[in-house]
Amino acid sequence: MGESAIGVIRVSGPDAIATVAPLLRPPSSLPDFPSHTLRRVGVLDPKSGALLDEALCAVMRAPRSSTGEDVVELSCHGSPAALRLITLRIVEHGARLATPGEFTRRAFLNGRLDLAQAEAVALLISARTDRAVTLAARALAGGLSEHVRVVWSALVDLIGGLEVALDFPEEHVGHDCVTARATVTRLRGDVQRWLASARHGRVVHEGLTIALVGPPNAGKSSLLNALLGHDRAIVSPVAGTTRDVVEGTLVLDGVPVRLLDTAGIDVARDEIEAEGIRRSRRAMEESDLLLVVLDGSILPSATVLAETAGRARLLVRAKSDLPAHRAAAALPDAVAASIVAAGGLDALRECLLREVERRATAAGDEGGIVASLRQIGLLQALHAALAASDTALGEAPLEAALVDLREALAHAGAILGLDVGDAILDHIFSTFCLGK
Ligand SMILES: Nc1nc2c(ncn2[C@@H]2O[C@H](COP(=O)(O)OP(=O)(O)OP(=O)(O)O)[C@@H](O)[C@H]2O)c(=O)[nH]1
Ligand SMILES: [Mg+2]
Repeated sequence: MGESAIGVIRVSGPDAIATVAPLLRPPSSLPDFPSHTLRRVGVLDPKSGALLDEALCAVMRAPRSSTGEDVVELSCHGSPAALRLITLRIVEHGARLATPGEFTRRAFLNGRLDLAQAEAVALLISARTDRAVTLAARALAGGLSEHVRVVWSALVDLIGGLEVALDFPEEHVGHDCVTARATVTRLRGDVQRWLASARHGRVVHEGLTIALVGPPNAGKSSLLNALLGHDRAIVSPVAGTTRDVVEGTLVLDGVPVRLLDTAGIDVARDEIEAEGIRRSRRAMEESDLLLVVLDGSILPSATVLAETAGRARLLVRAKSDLPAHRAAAALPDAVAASIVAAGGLDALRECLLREVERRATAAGDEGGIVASLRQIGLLQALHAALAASDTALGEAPLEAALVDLREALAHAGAILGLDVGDAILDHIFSTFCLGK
């Protein structure tokens, strides 16, 4: 809880109206409130009769509410103290505090959302950029669910048709293997495309981590500051200025990017530098991309080049305003950058944008997908089961293909929340914030 203009207290359940009514002035009016309208009310302390707040009250009667139950919402002033007091009084009148994600869980259990949409609520709340919001909002509106529902229905139809064919082999009813296989191949291709799209969507949602690494004094901290547009890290002509990892964030192409500036990698002169270099290596480990910064006016560091080889990296020839060292020609892929020359960062910014774009957008990805890790895991399992049934339909007895198809059906169902157990629901909704 923090201070805000408005704080909403939401009560859901069959007794919601009766529970809140005694706190409102006049108390008897709440049961007669028309559904889905706002009314100004006084909120009283039922113990002392003192006025606690002036609020806007809405009643949304079942089943036309977010949870599918009777819901009362009080939009109070956002004082944490007042909100706590009013909540406490409501609890004293028979309500209890919601567990994390409980409102969304009830919405799911009452059929207002499927599980993929319920998870999209959490994705929307944690979205950090416009682009991440757009993806999550699409998922909330049923983007992924719609796709998966189509697969689910096609599988129900296939399994039914193949079972009929198996039970009445003489009658030529149900599905034949050839058309069934064509359908499975098509579904498999669809799932593969969504999977690729969902992996890219994850990058848009979670963002990328990029570490600036290189020898001491190469100009890493200067580049960090220039890219961020403010003086985040200390810059000095003394080699070994940066000791700790310094972090800053920027948004590139709608993707949140964490930039990590690190200590220069070289032979450590003391224990503090040695610890700094250990931290640089840890930062390298957790990064999606390395910006390997080399001072273009001197001989490039062989140590740093060797240590970063084989990792996703972008070589940067820093200080390009200075005369280039002749060995710089040996690094033709390096992007020239300078913090003093006019336009000295344009090429580097361009390259970074392209790298982000490549990781965040699948080819032909207009209708991009964002999915939770659980959903991505299930999409993978669904894809594997479809691939197995595809093969089985070509060679094995029909029964074998049916086993794989049923497995695929179970995975598709699990994405939508059909037949998932309490343990999985506990896990999903425990990641929500309170009050959602
Ligand atoms: N001419 C020129 N000098 C630069 C440029 N970028 C940085 N410098 C200078 O290079 C020196 C080192 O810069 P830093 O950004 O502190 O280098 P660093 O790689 O962070 O160094 P450590 O933290 O010690 O590893 C400073 O004196 C900067 O002013 C550049 O583009 N052109
Ligand atoms: Mg530095």
